[in-house]
Amino acid sequence: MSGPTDNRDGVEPVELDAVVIGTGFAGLLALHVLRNDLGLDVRAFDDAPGVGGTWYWNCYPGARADTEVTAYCYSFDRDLFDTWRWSERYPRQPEILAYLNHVADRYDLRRSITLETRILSATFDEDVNRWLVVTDAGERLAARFLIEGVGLLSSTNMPAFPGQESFTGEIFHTARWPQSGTSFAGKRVGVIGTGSSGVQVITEIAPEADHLTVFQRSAQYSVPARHGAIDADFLASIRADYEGYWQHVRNSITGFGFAESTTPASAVSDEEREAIFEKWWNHGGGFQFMFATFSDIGVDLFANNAATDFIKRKIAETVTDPETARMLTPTDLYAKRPLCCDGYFETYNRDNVALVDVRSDPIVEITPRGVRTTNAEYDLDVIVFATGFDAVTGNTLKIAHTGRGGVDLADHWAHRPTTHLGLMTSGFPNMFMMFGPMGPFTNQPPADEVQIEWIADAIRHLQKTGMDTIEPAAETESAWVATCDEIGNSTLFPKVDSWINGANVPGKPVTIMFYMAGLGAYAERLREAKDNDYPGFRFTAPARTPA
Ligand code: NA7
Repeated sequence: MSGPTDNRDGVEPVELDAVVIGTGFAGLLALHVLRNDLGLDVRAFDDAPGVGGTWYWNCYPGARADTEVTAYCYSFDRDLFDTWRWSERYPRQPEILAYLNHVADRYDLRRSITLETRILSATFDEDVNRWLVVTDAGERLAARFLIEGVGLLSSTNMPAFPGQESFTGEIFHTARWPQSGTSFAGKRVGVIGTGSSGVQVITEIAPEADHLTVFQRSAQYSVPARHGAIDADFLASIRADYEGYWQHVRNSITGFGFAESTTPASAVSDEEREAIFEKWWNHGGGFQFMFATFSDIGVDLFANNAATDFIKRKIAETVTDPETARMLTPTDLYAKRPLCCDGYFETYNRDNVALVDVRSDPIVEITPRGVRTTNAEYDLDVIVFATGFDAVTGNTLKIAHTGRGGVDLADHWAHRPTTHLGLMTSGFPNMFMMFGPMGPFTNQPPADEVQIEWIADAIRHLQKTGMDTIEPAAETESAWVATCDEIGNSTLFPKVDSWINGANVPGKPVTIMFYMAGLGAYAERLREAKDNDYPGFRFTAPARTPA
């Protein structure tokens, strides 16, 4: 067996307690907790030239959070929360990236981070219970723990249209935008894709470009965001009861910090329902519109139809050209990741914006001059792919993981990705995936904190008991998957194709990939596992002292 004690190339691997992969919200937090709180010897790696993860790469025009920032941040250090000043409720990408850089400096993380370095492989050596991690710089590390914060939404989904390489203009993907930025003044721009990234980039580019053509495959239920200052009273209420606020976030479904509705849509009169939708339309926010209005929009057809009817009427009122309005009006359920963006539908009233429905008039090829659909050719200077991500598993599977018995993770997950608690998979001991498959479908930073606390407790448990490794038993993992399937299938989300179920990437297994019962229920499951000394997990004693 090839393992960490092998002396290939005459160089011993560097011995560490833990390797962290990724330096976004999850990876920076993992590095801080493991190194600064647990006192472990840790190194973190990121293939980007800077920290920030998805917030490093997604610097496209219009990129910003669509979670209210008072919950889109860390909570573990009250002084960090109190001293960092956000300029607005939904900050733009540079501000979030500045926050993550501030975090890297504040906790002195940079000295443990190696940038511009990709992890190629991670191989578990059963003889010594160590992960041998190999980087693209040729470095080899032997670590007891592998913590992966590789990004739920990071690996890009880049469709390969015939002729793409022949295009003589510029091609960009929103999630790999050039750091130097780009100007659209005087240019004819085409945007492919109308998800969260698409609606933001379309709305931002339209006023600057000479002409914008949007190639839409699916119309979207987007609601206003209502950008603006953070509500001073709301911020004061958080400061007055900091612990209470974060308890509320952690006990909620979405982890967004707003009050989620407990009232089914059918429990109120038509007039009252309309008034509640109107109130939240004016308040802004996609998750708010889905979860603060009524309790059952994601699970009940009556409630879902009521929400879609309301949004469809708003589209009809906003878009002046009836044919464009028709094309922009979705016909499916409201069961994708909910979108919000100010001015999105209004953008289609501009004279310099055209909409092409590529479901009825598909893109056939990209030519040297632009995009050719079945019915027409569009001359363009720039093509923007806002086509999203190979979500959840994309980046994990780019690393060649080999677990016990030489099993490849790609084979282990050939039919579908599986984990226990969204964190660990059987046969891959001491490997923790932050936001791995079957993790919670929630706002990420609070969930990252819940997960890293659990990981740190599991490591402390190993230290206390003198055991060397922890991993879920196969049957424990199957039971968690069955739980996720049962909950997921009781919602409307599997009925609509999106990245949530893997349907956006050709050839990817289409399956439940999240624990859809919310952050509060998820945190409770983690607590139960810890408080009961990890039922359903297997532990092994130290094999032998590593050379
Ligand atoms: P999304 O939400 O996956 O959106 C991608 C968009 O690109 C969506 O409109 C897709 O249409 C479209 N798409 C994808 N492939 C194609 C092809 N081949 N042809 C035409 N159109 C295509 O990605 P985002 O980056 O916007 O957002 C992802 C998440 O990041 C978001 O939910 C937030 O959580 C942050 P489709 O709807 O599949 O028909």
